[in-house]
Amino acid sequence: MATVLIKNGRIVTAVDDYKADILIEDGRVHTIGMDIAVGADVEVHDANGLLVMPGGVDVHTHLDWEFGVARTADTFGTGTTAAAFGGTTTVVDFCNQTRGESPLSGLEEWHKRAASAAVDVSAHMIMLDINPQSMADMETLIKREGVTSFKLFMAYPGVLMLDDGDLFRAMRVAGGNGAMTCVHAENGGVIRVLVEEAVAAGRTAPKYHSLTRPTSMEGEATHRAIRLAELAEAPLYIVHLSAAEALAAVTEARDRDIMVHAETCPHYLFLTDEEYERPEFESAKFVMTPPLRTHTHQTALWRGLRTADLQVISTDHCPFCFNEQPLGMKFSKQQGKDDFSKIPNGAPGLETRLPLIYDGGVRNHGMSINRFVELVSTAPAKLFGLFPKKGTIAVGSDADIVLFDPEETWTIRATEHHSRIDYSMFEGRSVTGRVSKVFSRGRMIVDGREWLGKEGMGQFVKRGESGKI
Ligand code: DUC
Ligand code: ZN
Ligand code: ZN
Repeated sequence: MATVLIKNGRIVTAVDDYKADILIEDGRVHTIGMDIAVGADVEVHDANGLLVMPGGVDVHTHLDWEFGVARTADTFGTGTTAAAFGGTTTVVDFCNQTRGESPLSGLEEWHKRAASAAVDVSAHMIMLDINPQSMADMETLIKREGVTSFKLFMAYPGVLMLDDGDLFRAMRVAGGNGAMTCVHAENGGVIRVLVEEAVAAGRTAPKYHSLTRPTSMEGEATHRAIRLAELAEAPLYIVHLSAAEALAAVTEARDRDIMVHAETCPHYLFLTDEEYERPEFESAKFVMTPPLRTHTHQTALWRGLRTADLQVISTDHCPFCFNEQPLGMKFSKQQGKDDFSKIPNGAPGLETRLPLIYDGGVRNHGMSINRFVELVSTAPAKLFGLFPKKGTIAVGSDADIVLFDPEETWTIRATEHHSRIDYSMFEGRSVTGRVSKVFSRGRMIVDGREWLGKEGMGQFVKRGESGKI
């Protein structure tokens, strides 16, 4: 493996900001210093004028995942290639237990699909059956397989939803064994009633997806999840938080010193429910769960980032094409053309997270550059047991490094993406700040627009204890 020198760059981590050189050997950071001298056999990259930051860590993706009657369109190969072009070098993806089967079989199956990953990957386990055997399997996942986080759903009755007793039992097993519980917090029972009523009344356009998932029901479920986790004495992570009521519940709990953490996603920070007013079926592109909210909620999320009641920004990359069959793919938003409740829930985002947050956060929202790195890399690595292997630039850490040009202005276009998705929610948006080069364990995999990586070169990362920051 080549020895690599990145010189003259501005190294930015969650806490540092200084100019130095980085020498990489055997895929890890070997030395950080001033004017490191090397021989002609060393691969040298001049990072003058660029930020040198740890690779992004995205802890919320759904690659090649069966969801209800659809399957997400990115394979691990295409999804992680897209991730790399967006400056993300570690992806923690969701695998799931099949009802009636062991979660260990779900992981085995996931490993087969994940073999094509081009950057490093890890897995959370979605639990669907909570019984004595599956709870014993949770312990095996944590201790033997390095899967130290579990996702539980409070939404999608009959498909993914667990009742409160099962939520509590699973949280207790996770918390008792150094793992964290990630919760999709929406009141699934109430939402089912609202959806059924809307469809029966002929209110079938995509905007009713949003109107049948009120923010109060996200707030209610978030509060309930927190109370259950508190009783279980287990760390909790609220995924894709979108509503002010949910944030208020998190803030209130954190003020009481409860172990609750939360993430939000770029689409909640930059888009609002006005997207559901788009003509024709265009608004189906924005059907994800929870839906986009109003400006008031968006303002609350930015405040939550500032006060650190939100700790992570991840994508919830859950990609379904807008049109049918673009790349021979069977599933698309068109499945719900006549009924919003049949539109596959989810949207793409893996490739644009870092530039969007740099542009919208650092350049336009007063976010410090250290906080930017913390939100997209360091905090998720710490919370999910990947730090300090991932999430920072330090001697001994994996040399997952992004050279980021803070001045380049460019326009987001789906046609230039590497994901298999035929649209972007941010189509036409001009952003300043662009990924220039990406190194995965010391090997350059992205050089400008050129792909130097390879599907299959990503490694599975067993994670340590989760839930601490
Ligand atoms: N929740 C997710 O986290 N991802 C996709 C769909 C959903 O409801
Ligand atoms: Zn969810
Ligand atoms: Zn998700």
